[in-house]
Amino acid sequence: MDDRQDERNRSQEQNSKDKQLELFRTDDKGKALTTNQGLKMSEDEFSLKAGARGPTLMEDFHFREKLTHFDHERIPERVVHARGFAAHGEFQLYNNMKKYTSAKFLQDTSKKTPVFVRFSTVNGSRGSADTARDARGFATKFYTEEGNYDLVANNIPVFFIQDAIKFPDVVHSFKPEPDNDIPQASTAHDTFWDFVANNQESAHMIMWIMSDRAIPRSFRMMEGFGVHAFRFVNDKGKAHFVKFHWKPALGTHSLVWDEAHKLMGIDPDYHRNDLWNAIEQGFYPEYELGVQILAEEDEFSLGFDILDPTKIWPEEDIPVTIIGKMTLNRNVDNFFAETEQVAFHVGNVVPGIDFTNDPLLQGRLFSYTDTQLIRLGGPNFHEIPINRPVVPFHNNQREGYHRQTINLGKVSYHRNSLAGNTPSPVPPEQGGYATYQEKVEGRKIRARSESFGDHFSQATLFWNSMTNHEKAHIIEAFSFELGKVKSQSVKQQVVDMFANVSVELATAFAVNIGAAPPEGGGSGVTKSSPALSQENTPKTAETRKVAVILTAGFNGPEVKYVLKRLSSEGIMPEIISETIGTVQGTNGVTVKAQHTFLTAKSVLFDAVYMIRGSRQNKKFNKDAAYFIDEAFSHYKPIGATGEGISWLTVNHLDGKPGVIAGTDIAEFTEEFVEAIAAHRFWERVIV
Ligand code: HDE
Repeated sequence: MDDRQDERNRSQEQNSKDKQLELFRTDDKGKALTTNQGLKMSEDEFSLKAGARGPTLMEDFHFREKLTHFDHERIPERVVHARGFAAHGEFQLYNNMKKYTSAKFLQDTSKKTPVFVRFSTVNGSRGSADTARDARGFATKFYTEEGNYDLVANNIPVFFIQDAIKFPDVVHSFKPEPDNDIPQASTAHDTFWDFVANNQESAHMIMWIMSDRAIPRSFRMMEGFGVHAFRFVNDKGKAHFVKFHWKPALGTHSLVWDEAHKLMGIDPDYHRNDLWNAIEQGFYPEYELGVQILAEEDEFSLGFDILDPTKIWPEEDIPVTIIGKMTLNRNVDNFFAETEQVAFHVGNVVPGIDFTNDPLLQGRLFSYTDTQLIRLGGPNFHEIPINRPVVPFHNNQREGYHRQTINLGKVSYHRNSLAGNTPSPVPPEQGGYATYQEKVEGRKIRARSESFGDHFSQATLFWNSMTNHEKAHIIEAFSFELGKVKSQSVKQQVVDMFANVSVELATAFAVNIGAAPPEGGGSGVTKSSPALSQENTPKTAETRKVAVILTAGFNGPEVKYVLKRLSSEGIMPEIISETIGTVQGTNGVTVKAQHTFLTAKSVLFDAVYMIRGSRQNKKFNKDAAYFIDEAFSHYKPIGATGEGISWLTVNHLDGKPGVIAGTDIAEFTEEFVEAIAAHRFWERVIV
């Protein structure tokens, strides 16, 4: 039995969702080939023909079944968030939340709730590249004892628009343009920026999209945000407003744009590989769940409208209380059955969690079920194994495409006497969901509240909170995106719009894109929020990938020592040599090279360790020079020992920030580990 199977058996002992999924798993290995009717077949390579060279016969039921099934293998991709990747895990609470909510999975700190999490990009098609500049989806299904609770979040805490009726508009603007279906998975085109300039509520979201947040290093290093204000309601019926946050244990970290851009070609599955491999190797990603809580009486105390989804609640004003931890510990068995067929819905709630009148949230409550009807082909998608709650469901809904439940009895209506008026509603005291009785009144109007009118203050707050290199990246992102826009008028409109956020920012990218600098502007906001900068999140060397470059004749004892120490820190070294396979070092030490420079590019690694060896090879040295130069320009740590040290000198890298060379191997190793834990050396001057 392999480790994965072992792991599954272990988790099945505890995890109710996994036990349920086991009922649906099938293993075809070692079995006889049958048709879908269970008929064993004696031949699967040749269709039935009239003579060996004759036409295929209509009666070939096996051929027809096989081809028909194949012809229908595809389902529509999600209209947004089509590209995604998911994993199983569990959630455990730190603190009882009874004071605020009656949700059972937020009461008992000893209990583990099974979860399924799907990460995604928003814009690109199912086959698009992982590292496109985009918001990331971060959708979690909690399989609770009260039914499924879905926290359908993004890695950006605000949204482009304030009213769901504009969702088709913003999506049409960022998707490929309709005449030629170009560009794929990119907002760097005219229609998107035309939308932005003409829908200025997008300003705050655009600042996040142009920041490093939109090119994450890993799904394991992203925050998640529920975006809207929701409601917690306790067992006394008292409500509080709440915003949800996921905080990754590894901190929030990003790629640089040149790296992200190249990765789209070199490894379009970069984030998939990263998550899959981390879980397979036992480095289980962890995220803490945090809540910001606001008393109902304080609804109007923040200086902006809490129903406006383009606003954050600054963490310095309303702290995030950490209440539990989610661990992702199992990869899926089948991508289609689980990742593709999972259906999230922001309206899947449990008692103790309720909605607010955020107009974006209200629209989402309609959209998610509606979209599954076309994508999953009918109203019974809740019966698909990955979507089933771990508790039974009973109601009078019947029939429809792909119904699997065989409902017994004659009664499928309410109220009835034949089944004793069952299935029967459950009063709230016994766990029945009852909507929070918020008082609402008003005239029916199509309008936006005036309290949603300030589009720029928090965009400036975000800008003010960035470090210098984060600001430089934002300017670069605007310059790239608008550099691809053809309409001079759209470019100028965007420059003028962002002058309302920061004149410094708008002027900087205006120059780069050949637009006129803005006149005046700024929002007047001087406040900053340190929590908004990724630099203020944890950093660790754990799971960073190091490229180890060596050739035959390398210093065996030294390399053995360094590799052992790196692994003990949870760092992942991979060896690049002249050929894949065993490489002989001194003192009888051998290592196994996984790569040559054909299969390994510097963008796939977080750091480089240059050793070389006694064997010299001109082509290898040239490739190594390119590799290290690129890693250096992406601000990554570079270490060198042995022959590698002289190489650094020849290439003028010695003494530069984050470049560690050492003859005392113990000292070198500690310094190198520290450099890897620092991630990037922004102080480098790249020429
Ligand atoms: Fe979604 N969104 N959304 N969204 N969303 C979908 O549902 C929609 C919004 C988010 O991994 C769709 O099943 C509307 C905000 C995630 O399967 C669709 C509006 C946030 C996912 C839909 C929004 C999200 C989706 C497409 C604005 C962050 C992927 C496929 C009014 C809080 C879930 C699907 C997965 C997917 C509608 C805005 C998060 C069409 C109408 C804000 C993570 O129903």
